[in-house]
Amino acid sequence: MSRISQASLRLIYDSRGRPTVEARIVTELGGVATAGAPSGESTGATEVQAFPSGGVPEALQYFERYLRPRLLTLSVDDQGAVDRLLHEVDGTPNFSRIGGNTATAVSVAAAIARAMESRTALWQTLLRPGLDGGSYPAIVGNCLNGGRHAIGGPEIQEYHAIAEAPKPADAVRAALEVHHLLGKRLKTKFPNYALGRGDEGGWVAPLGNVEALELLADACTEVRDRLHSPVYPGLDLAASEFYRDGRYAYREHSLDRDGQVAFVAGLVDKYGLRYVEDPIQEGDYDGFAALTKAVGHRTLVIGDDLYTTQESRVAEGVRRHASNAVLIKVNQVGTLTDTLATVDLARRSGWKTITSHRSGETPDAWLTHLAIAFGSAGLKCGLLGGERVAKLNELLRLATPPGN
Ligand code: 2PG
Ligand code: MG
Repeated sequence: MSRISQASLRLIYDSRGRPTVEARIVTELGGVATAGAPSGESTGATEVQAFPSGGVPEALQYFERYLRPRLLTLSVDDQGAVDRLLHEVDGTPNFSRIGGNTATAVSVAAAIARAMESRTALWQTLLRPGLDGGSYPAIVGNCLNGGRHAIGGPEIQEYHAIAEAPKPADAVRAALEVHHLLGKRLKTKFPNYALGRGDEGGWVAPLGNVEALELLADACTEVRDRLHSPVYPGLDLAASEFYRDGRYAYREHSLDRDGQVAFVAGLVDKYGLRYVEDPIQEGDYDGFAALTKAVGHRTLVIGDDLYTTQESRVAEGVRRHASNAVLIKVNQVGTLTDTLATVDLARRSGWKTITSHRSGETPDAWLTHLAIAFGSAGLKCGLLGGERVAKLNELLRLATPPGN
């Protein structure tokens, strides 16, 4: 039993330069851990509130007044007790008093402190039943940005290279090569245009939605053939962001639900998509189910805004056969205990999990440990930018035995 001897919360900045929080937990037996919480931009309607209405300053005040004194009575051996305290002190259904990001930072810092004390890696202390941590997630690598993560790009939010090589070194390399090759192609296509990169490090260019996918798919094919490494295109449409008045409003056309299902199923077939996240707006389990019925046997259909990592929403999705995979983001639900409940339900239901960053990230690398501990099919952490590369490099470290 090792009590928490110090607990603090501070303001730090995320990769967009916006304030977020970092927790620090010290234990009597020498665990010293910090964990920062990331922030989303295309947030799901049902995810917990990241900060109280007064923002980070109010979160810090709540922490000082109500959380810190009670954390000092707990031990990090009992993650459940730490997470119950966070709920109890908050007292709202969506962490609107202390902020979901406060909960995330404290919950993860406590887990890291426990791992440090026991001289084990974080992934080992969180490992789900039946797993040995010996297989690694595919890389879900953002190559091109649109939607709310980019100015001037397509409506579809993220164009990914899905790199499935079993060895992380091969997978990371393949995904990065797709990013680099796409950059080269874009420079040739737009010789006089100042190309940019979006919030997650993917390219931003004045492309149509399908035109962008064509370029990505070509780059994947070339890299796949050159490296003999399995890398395929994937999308996060973040469809709620361009769903207006009952229609999916692309610049090229506007579609009703059946039209959207047919459009996305057509993209899966034509471009061999291996990964389709949020293809349908977040309120529509039946639309998700129609698409999963059509293409779920040959691609991952993943709910992000639909489930917001909430166990009860995934239970509803399983009942309605809405998808075959769920995106996992700790700060959508607030605590590790809540996250584990969702992961375990997905695994029991035969679904895949994808462990994911947020568009506003910190340079922390704990996300990588979660992906391994959960046996996730994918680690979605972007490809470029220090806060993204930190997670990829941690995967390379964990996959390379010491001394190699
Ligand atoms: C998403 C995420 C991360 P955000 O939609 O999957 O890519 O974006 O963090 O803005 O919600
Ligand atoms: Mg998403």
